[in-house]
Amino acid sequence: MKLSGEQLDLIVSVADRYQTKGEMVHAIENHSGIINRTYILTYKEGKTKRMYTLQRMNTYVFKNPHEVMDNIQRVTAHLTEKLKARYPSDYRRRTLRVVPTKNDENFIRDPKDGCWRMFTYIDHASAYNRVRGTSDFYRSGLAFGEFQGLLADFPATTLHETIPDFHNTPVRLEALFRSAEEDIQQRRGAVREELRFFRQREEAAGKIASLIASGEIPLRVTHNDTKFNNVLIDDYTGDALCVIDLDTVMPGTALFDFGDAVRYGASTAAEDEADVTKIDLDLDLFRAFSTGFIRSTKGLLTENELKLLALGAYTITVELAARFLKDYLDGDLYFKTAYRGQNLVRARAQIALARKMEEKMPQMEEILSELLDVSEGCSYIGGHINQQIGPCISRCLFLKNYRFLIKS
Ligand code: GN1
Ligand code: MG
Repeated sequence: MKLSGEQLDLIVSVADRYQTKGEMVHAIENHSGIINRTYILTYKEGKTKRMYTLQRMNTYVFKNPHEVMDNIQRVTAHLTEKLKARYPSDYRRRTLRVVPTKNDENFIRDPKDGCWRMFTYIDHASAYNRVRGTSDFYRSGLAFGEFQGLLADFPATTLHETIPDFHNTPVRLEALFRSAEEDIQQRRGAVREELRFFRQREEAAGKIASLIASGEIPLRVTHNDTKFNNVLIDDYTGDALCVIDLDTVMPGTALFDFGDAVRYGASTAAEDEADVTKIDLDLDLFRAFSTGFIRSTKGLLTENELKLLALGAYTITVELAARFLKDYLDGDLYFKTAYRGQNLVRARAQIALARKMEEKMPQMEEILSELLDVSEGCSYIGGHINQQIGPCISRCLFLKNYRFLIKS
């Protein structure tokens, strides 16, 4: 989108403080994220064109931007080393790279204009808000799975927890109930039915958090925001080239990296679809993503994690619904909104999707058990485990972890 004169002046003055090459000739705003403000800048130096991504960080969301940038700096350095070995000819296009300021810092903190960071722009690759087909989504599964693998030996405890309890679902539900209690915007009356939805699912949605707490599910370095538009697709080859938006890379669970991608990408409608009758879980897309993710995390995920992937998708969908509803009740402070009530629309859409997942949980489990059973399944998780979990996933797990936990 085109910038106003005032916006452009600000962008030019901020960008001028970075180690860019050439003269800025073009700047536009990109609206796909709902947290930070993102601008794509084009520079020219003679005949050479270079592009950069400049972002104003949302400091309401990220209270300690230096910690976010410290994580990103170290994670991208680690990824670069790994990618250099794996893809010697084009590793530079496969990870974000921070552009330093003229003072050699990784971001600018300006008392008046806020916090800004810059990345090199990856050419001939695009982010899409909607999945275009199974092949796209399969490839994004490969990319998000590979991302986990590349960071498997990163020392997780050295990362800052940039947003405490980011994917702690019970804490998210408690926060929602507290906001409903306080009801500062007097919006609670309109969302009684939605609040009931969450009360009935507190136990089911808390299952993964308790398995993490008991150590049955490991904490890993995870991305934590695996929306389809957070992976760049190569314009020529169609490969999922580069995982972007590393703001929330922190210790977390692989179940939610898998799950959040499914929530966003395997839905038949947009995250903020107002007509909930259009919302369903597309099982072909679910299969496509699962195939890619399982393939590229081969040998990495534990038996427990493999059993709980579908529950991961369900739980993160309930969690997102709760976060959107809380923000609606609080007066839309956290997520950017384009119109009044958009957070309620988002919450209702996620509730509708979670309900569809409840219906389709047996099919999701069936697909996963097939993927783990056949072909690479045996070497992947070991024949004995395979035999045990394959057929029983769809029956036992669904019943044990899930159906009985939803109160009527
Ligand atoms: C935010 O930054 P963006 O737009 O990719 C949010 C995610 C949500 C997502 C929902 C830091 O992601 O957790 O899943 O919106 N990021 C943060 O669209 O809260
Ligand atoms: Mg993000």
